[in-house]
Amino acid sequence: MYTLYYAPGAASLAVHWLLIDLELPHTLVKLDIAAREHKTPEYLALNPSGVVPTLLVDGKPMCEAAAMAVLLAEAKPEAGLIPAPGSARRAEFLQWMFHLANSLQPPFRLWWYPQEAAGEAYAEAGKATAEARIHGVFANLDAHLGKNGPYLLGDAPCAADFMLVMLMRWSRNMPKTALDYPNLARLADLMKARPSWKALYESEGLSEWA
Ligand SMILES: N[C@@H](CCC(=O)N[C@@H](CS)C(=O)NCC(=O)O)C(=O)O
Repeated sequence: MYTLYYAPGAASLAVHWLLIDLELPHTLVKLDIAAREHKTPEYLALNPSGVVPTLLVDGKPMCEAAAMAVLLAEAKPEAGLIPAPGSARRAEFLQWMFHLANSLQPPFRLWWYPQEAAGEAYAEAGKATAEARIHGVFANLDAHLGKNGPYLLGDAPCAADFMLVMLMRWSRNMPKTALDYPNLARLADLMKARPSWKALYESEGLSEWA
């Protein structure tokens, strides 16, 4: 049984989306980031970094959205969202998952919290640097999807596509967004056509970037 601590649209979104898509029974605990509900002693006991999401797996807390995505996809291998260990596609899957978590999610964190790198005085420069790094990654992903898509692994979706679409969504208020890249836009269209996307939006009360 899974319990997801989430905030609408946050890094919990891909995990929530996979829970719905994979039809895994779960309960939700909504956190208000503005009210700092993720910094209470009770929540910090579950997630010492004080970030969203946390996933309770049979009561045991787990942190890191990308790791949760892998875990959930593995919980239902018959859904085909993760290549089997030892298969040729497994290496490619792991590469994309780690690339998203290590190279795309961190500059987004810097974009959302530009003061974190070097303080308020350098926030604007931090934000510009983050945006440039995000577009560097988007451009490479778009080229990959153009050659080998429409999904990250080719002709079928995997859990990394859920992560990527969540991260693409975070660019929606930038001057240039993920949807300005044709192959990323095609991936978004394909993933948003899944019934689980609509269910996710209804559950989280989202409307932007539907
Ligand atoms: N590496 C973490 C990052 C999580 C993260 O940065 N979450 C953001 C929301 S998208 C958060 O909790 N922000 C509030 C804060 O840091 O105070 C993960 O993937 O789970």
